[in-house]
Amino acid sequence: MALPKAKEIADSAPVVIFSKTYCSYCATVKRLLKELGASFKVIELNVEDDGSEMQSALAQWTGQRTVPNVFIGGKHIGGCDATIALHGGGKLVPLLTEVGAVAKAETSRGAKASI
Ligand SMILES: N[C@@H](CCC(=O)N[C@@H](CS)C(=O)NCC(=O)O)C(=O)O
Repeated sequence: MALPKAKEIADSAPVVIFSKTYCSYCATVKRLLKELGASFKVIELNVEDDGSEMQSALAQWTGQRTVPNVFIGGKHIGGCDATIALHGGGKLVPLLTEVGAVAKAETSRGAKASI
């Protein structure tokens, strides 16, 4: 049950972050996306009743057990390092724009994000 649910959630918004409330890597990704003006959905696995089942399902599906586990446009991106690398390579904002997580007018502001 957890795998179909995780897949459905990953597809339910342009950007989805499977996270834990106390995770500093998760906080970094959330901060970066906020700075870029992007909307995103967060699932805090440590407060969900079936969070550990979903984490195992995500590991089985994506090969990644850690959080943050980031999806953009339903596609698995990776964790904090992968998200920051995408931004460093100039590919994150275009991707966020493409999926409608950030308005085109906001992309120039996003380019100034500190991370
Ligand atoms: N290099 C990883 C680090 C992620 C990481 O270590 N996350 C910790 C939480 S802060 C984790 O998922 N630990 C295992 C767990 O909570 O089950 C990334 O870039 O996302």
